[in-house]
Amino acid sequence: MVEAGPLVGIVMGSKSDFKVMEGAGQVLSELGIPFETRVSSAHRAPARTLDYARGAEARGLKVIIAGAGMAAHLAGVIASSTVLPVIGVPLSGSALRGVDALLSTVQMPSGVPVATVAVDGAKNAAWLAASILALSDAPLADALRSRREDMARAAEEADKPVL
Ligand code: RP5
Repeated sequence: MVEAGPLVGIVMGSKSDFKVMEGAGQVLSELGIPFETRVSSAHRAPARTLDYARGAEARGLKVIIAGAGMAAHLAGVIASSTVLPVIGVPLSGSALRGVDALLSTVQMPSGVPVATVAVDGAKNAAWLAASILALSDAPLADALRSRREDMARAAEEADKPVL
């Protein structure tokens, strides 16, 4: 049997980011999307981070999710060295509760985009990665449609008198 290689790379700047970033892995696992995870700091190990970004496309990755906190340059640095779509997750574990990481991640200069999700939005980063992959994967697109229907049903069921 031919093993499918990872389609999504989940990168975080520090092991301390794992608690939030594991949410992305959970969503991808539920959807049956193969992924890999890496810890690679844009500040403490810039050469290694750039090597990862440069090699990602050739290794078969289609999307990269990058989560970092504080002066969060990880997603932008990765985006600088690949044309794969990069989804940035600003993380909240700082004195500024993620506002620092949000601005660092979202405010990319023109030409090198990072699709930035909410602070600590690792799960939504995975849903967005799935939507990108679904452009060329009809069964995955069907699975996403069916998950949306589940969500709509759950929201309707929640609409009961609370008092
Ligand atoms: C960022 O600095 C990391 O992404 C992490 O969110 C933050 C703090 O890192 P540690 O000092 O916990 O390793 O680069």
